[in-house]
Amino acid sequence: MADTAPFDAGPNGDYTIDQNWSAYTAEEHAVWDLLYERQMEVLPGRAADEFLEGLTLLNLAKGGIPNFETMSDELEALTGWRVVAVPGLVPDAVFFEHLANRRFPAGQFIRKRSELDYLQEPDVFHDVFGHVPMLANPVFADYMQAYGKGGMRSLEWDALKNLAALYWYTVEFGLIQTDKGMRIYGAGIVSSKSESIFALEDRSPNRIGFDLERVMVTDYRIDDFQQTYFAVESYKQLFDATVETDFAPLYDKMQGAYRFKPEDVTPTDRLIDKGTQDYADAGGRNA
Ligand code: HBI
Ligand code: FE
Repeated sequence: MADTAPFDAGPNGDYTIDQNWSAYTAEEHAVWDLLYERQMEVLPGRAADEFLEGLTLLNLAKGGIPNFETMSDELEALTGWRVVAVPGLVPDAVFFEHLANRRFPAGQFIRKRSELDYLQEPDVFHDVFGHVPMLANPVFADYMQAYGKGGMRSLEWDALKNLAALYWYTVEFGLIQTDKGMRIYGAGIVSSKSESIFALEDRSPNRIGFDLERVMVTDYRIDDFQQTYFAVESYKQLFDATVETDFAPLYDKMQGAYRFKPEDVTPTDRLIDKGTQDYADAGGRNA
């Protein structure tokens, strides 16, 4: 969550900046290609078909950092979304307003070769490789817009924490149960080589069927692999849960607070895998 951003609203008044594509260096394009190549070693058979189809439809293959203008022209023809450049995290209200208008704000910068695996701020690889392919899917594209509209309303209810958890456990770290088995679609997973494997194959995390209210009152980790992943059965399930639910009584009940810790399993959960939590108990990435 970004209540205050280290940037000002800029000349456009909405935190967007020029991508300035021609200014990327050969090294920056090479870092994209390297990240792309590493992900493609693990994603076939693990990533959702819709994600892999989006990559193909938008030509996000190797060949350097995509140009947002040409990519947006292709994406707009598919689902009406465009990608706009931002310097980094933008304030929540600004972020939601972009989504509500089918604009995805993507970080303009790319990580350095020395920090391939782990970074705090969303860069162009996380935002474009991780998020944009799913925006080529019509149902998911509608879910993202509905989320943006819901986000704008949540600010009036002081319910941002609850809505942020929904984003985290779906858009960023979501799993989907398919006929072919469990797959990853969350941008935080599909843009990370180690988490792509951990989220599906490690015995440490819980895997639980998605339930809107359960997810919205569950705290999450921003510094390491998730201790619980939630799996949807379809993207329609997500869209329906978001647009057909009256959030006002939910927000009254939730009080902008979390009731469950990241590792909790509750009696009413549709439990798919009960995790051992070995990884987290051993100290996670700092072990
Ligand atoms: N800004 N650039 C950027 N990317 C985000 O994912 C983002 C943000 N600002 C706020 C924000 N996310 C949160 O409001 C949501 O994750 C809930
Ligand atoms: Fe993200």
